[in-house]
Amino acid sequence: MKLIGSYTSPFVRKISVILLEKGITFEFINEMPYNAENGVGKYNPLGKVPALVTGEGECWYDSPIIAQYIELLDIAPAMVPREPKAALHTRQLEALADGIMDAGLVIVRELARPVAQQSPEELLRQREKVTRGLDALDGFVADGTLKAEELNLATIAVACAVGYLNFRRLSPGWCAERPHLVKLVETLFQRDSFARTEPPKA
Ligand SMILES: N[C@@H](CCC(=O)N[C@@H](CS)C(=O)NCC(=O)O)C(=O)O
Repeated sequence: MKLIGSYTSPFVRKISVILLEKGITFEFINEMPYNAENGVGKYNPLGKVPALVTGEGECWYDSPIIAQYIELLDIAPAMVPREPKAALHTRQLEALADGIMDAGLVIVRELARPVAQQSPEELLRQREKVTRGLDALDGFVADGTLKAEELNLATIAVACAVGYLNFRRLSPGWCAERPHLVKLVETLFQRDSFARTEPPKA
C-alpha cells in the first residue's frame, strides 16, 4: 500500500496515524502538492494529498474516503462504530475537524501572499470558522460526545486539526479557555503514532 502525501498535511497525518495504529505497513510517497512540479495529479485529479494506492492498484482519495476504505479492511482497532447512526456522528466530527484544517490551510495560503494582496475579510472569515470549530469541539469533549481516552476517527482527526494549528501557529491562545479540548489532544499526542507523524520543524 502506498500513501501519497506531504509531511506537513494534517489530512495526510490523519491517514498515517490510522494506518500506524492498525499496524498496516505502507510506503510513504512524499509529494508537495503546492509545488509547480508534482506528481499528485497522477493519483488524484484534484491534485490534493492524501491519496492511497492499494496493492491491487486501486487509488483512493480524499481523506474521509481513504479512512472509510481502511475500515473496510476490518483490521483492529475499529476507528468507526458499527452502528450506522453512531458512525455518522463520528464522521460528522471528522468533518468538523477537517473543516478546521481547511480553514487553517486557507489562512496559511492567504498569509503567504504579498501583504497588499491579502484579504483581511477572508482572513477574518476563516479565523471565525477556526474559533467556532474549536469552541464546538471543546463543548463536545465537555459533554462526553468526544472522549480523550477513546481512539477513533473523530479523536484522531481532532488531534490532527489542532496539531496543524499549533504547527502553523495559527491560533496561539486556543488552549487558554478550552481545557477539555486540551486534555483530549494532549492524550492523543502522547501516542507513538502521533510522535511518528509530527510535522517537521521549519
Ligand atoms: N478534503 C481533502 C483535503 C486535502 C487537502 O486540501 N490537501 C492539501 C494539502 S494539506 C492539498 O493537497 N492541497 C493542494 C491543492 O489544493 O492544490 C481531504 O480530506 O483529503
